[in-house]
Amino acid sequence: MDMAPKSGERQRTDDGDRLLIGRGRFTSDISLAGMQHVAFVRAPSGPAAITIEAGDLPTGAKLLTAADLSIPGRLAVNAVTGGTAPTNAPPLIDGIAAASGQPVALIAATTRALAQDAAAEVFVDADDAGVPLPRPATYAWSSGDFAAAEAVAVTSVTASTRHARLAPSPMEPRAAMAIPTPDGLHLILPTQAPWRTRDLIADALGIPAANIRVEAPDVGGAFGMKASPLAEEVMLAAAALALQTPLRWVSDRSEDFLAAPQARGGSLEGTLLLDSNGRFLGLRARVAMPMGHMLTRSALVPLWNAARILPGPYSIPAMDVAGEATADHFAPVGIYRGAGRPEAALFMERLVDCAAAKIGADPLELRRANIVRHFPVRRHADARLDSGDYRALLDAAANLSVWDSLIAGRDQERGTGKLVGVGIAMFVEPSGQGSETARVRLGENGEIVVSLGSTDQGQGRAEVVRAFTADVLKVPAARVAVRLGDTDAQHDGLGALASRSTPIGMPALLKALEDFANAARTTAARELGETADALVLGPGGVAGATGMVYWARLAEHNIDVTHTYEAAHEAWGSGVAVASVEVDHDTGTVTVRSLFAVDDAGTLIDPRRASAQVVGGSAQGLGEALMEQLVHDDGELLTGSFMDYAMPRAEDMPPIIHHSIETPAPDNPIGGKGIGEAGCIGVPAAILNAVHDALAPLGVTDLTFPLTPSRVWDAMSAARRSPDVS
Ligand code: SMO
Repeated sequence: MDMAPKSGERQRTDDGDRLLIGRGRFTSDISLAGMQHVAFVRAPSGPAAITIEAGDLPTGAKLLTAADLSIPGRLAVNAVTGGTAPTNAPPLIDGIAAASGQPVALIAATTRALAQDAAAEVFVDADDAGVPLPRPATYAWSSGDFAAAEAVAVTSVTASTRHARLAPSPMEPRAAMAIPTPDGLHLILPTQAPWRTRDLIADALGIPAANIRVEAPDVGGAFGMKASPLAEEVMLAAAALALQTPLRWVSDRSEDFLAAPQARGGSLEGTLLLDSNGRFLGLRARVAMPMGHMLTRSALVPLWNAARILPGPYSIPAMDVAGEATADHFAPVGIYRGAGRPEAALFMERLVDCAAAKIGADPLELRRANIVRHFPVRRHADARLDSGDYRALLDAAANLSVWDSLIAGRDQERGTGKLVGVGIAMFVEPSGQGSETARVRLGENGEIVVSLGSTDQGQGRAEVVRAFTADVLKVPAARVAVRLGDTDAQHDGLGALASRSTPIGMPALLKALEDFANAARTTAARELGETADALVLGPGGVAGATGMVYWARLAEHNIDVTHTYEAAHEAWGSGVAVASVEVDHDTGTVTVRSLFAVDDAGTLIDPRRASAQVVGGSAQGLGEALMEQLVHDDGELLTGSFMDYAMPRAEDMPPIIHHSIETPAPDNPIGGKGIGEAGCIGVPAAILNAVHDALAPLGVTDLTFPLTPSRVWDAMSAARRSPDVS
């Protein structure tokens, strides 16, 4: 039975303003009687052999080192690239730090200020020492015959693209609260994946997962940074168990810069081969990704994603892709909105533009000539593009941006000496594999209590779940109580990652709602003496020809269903971004004048929130392209605050004009695909192409992120000095 309402038919509920007006309940808002505050003692440099001298700690502060904490296990790593995943060292090793900022001990104290002061007082002596790092992860995948393609190719272009290392910087920093319970622990923390966090921490502590409850209250943004726990969460949990005292740690911004999972930092290089008609024949790509000094659960995901996504939306018969992720002595690199998708798109779209320039083709037309037209498409690394209409995407992008006049306008302005450019980028967004779980039950007052593994980080998932439930069951939204992000609400689940909440999470919810509706009808049918098929759900209860059983009455029965939905195939969203830019002659400052985005996320559940995702992701993409960059020097982080690390502000954002097309995903009952990462994937590539286009008259090539004024100005100056350019 297909009960899913079509997009646009849904009730609209909105408590998003709750967060804007300060009604959120974040981890740092929660306190308990007797709770103590934690601050971490961190390595002053790394790699180093560490000696800790507590000295005279203030009254009310207690130091806990590795000797005081029982952490017998390790944090497991997801071996997505195949083979054996590199393994982590234990979260806390006595006497060793692989990176500056690594937590080596903790202080528990009666106030946060006291804990922080005491942590600063602890003397940590660091002796230069070799500290072993996780070994690299590698892979190589191929399909078709690249050497044969090379032999017949008429045109060959090369490109290399590099991503600065980024600080994900959600508005709410990391935080965690650990409360001892009679048989284990209750953890309250901002996490995208409560069930995964429960299991990882249970393994590290060597206690059964069933004895840990993980609860995510409101989460102030996550972006992948809060996907999985690191040493701090494990140490906090171990300390709460050791002290049998509730403990809370709230990171500050500089601490997050230093020690929270970082992002990107990868580079790609390779070659695209074309025949005499401008058809793509072959692609060779070499992918390199940093991992940091320890591995987050998903450390290998960007490497895997970048490789399996290539060649993006294009049809290329011969592929030769290899890559390597290597460890280093800085903070761990995790997944970050896009997680390999932006890397694949930037490299591929740069190559396509280089090819267009070399053969004198229109960038949009060259793309149109090479896109995938028939689905599904099977590729290397088990990638399988399920659906899409890439021609319609390009047509919509051309219409939305008024491409022809955009190009004509650029040429006219160029004639007056302005450095203006237009860039286009296509991309695909694989939207997750595996399963998700939902539970629907009738509460004691007849309220419909819904939980789902897909969590809410401020993007409004809870309200989407509420409205969807109300629509499917044909009850008022006010009757629906939503519980997300709590392992106590349902035994199994995963979380909000990898654009999976719509294509995998919402089908789980739909199936659970259908099961619930059937159970409610069956129960009501017994009371009414009618057949279940003839009954209908409604605002008051379940109605038949002879009467109605009210929800409150049905609540006397234990109607409680759980459904785990397993995705048969991965849904692949897709899109096009167009950027129009101007580069200042004298300063190299890049101004993005406008952004156009066309997305195909399949059937949209909430078009307004889908657009909002694209706007937010585009801001992050613009930040990566133009200004964001973590700088390390001699083992130290130089960009430890927002004084040194530039985030885009409202004034940096151009108008974003967004349009959706809807090609339903054929393999899930919602028809939905992911869109949460889209803006971050297409926009950086469109901006990089636009800036190259703007500087093409000067002969500038090979710009890399971030496109800061000084870097762009240097490239312009070098090109002006070059004898090759008149
Ligand atoms: S980068 Mo996402 O939270 O999988």
